[in-house]
Amino acid sequence: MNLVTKLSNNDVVVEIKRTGPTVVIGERINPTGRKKVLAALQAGDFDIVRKDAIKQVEAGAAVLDVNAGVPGADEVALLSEVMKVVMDVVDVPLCIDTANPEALEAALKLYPGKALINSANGEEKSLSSILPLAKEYNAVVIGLCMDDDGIPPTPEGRLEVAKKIIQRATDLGIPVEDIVIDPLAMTMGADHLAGSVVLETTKLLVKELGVNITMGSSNVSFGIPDRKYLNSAFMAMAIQAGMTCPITNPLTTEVRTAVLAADLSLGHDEYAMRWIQDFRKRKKAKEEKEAQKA
Ligand code: THG
Repeated sequence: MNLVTKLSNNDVVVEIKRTGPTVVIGERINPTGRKKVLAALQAGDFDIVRKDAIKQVEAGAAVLDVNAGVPGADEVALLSEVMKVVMDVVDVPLCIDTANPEALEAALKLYPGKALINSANGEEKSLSSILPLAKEYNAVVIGLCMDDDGIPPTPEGRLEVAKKIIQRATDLGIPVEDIVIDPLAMTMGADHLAGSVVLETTKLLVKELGVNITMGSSNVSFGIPDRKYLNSAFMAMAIQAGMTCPITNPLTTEVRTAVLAADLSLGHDEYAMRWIQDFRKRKKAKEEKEAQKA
């Protein structure tokens, strides 16, 4: 089974599929992971959001994750506002990153296309609040492999949670290709098996369910030095294992080139066009920088 997941924003359509190039979901519009974004959003300054949106798309992000979880702020209003700011400057589909069903519904109402909801999980509370919204707004939904008992330590345990989410979604009439599973990348700084478990889970999910797979792949290196090298090696391995749409930072050259190298190595980059195009961009940027110095 080879499921094709479609996202859109007005007439821009993105297909996530195992036979195609990796769909990079840009992670940077997220105050939780980034102090600068947090300070700017708290001050009502959206310039950094605009810049990050444009830069990530230029660097190859096909989808942008939008998170507006600022402590103390009204997320219902803020998430919608940040989404509008992003859609003013770029036209890629958006991944709506919130745990707040009210903020999610307001965002889905204004979004002009097939959105990616980030996320639902196997907890009863999440299944009963998020899945009906995915159905009502014809959105794609990410299902995290955790439930009321926590995050299962084994790939088999995580597969069972994924199956439960898919069962509940399809019971509501959501097609299985509109469910993307997240096997949960966690830091190898706290548990040296976190990487191997998420890679094995990815393989198992692909084999058993054929679904598209996302993960916050940069999570694996939290608290570890020289993150970019770890992130880039892990990126290539996760793509080989079957991850089709990582949430990551395409501005990090090592990470972006790891995605392109993995795609080319797996036969998903015809005539190496994407690889060469990125090489030319890097060369041009370097030449421009040198010209400025001269
Ligand atoms: N699964 C799903 N969604 C997710 C995650 C996931 N969304 C949030 C997160 N995890 C993925 N997003 C990020 C965003 C930033 C970072 C990591 C994951 C990150 N930030 C740097 C830091 O905190 O050190 C700061 C970078 C900067 O300031 O430039 O690493 O797992 N479905």
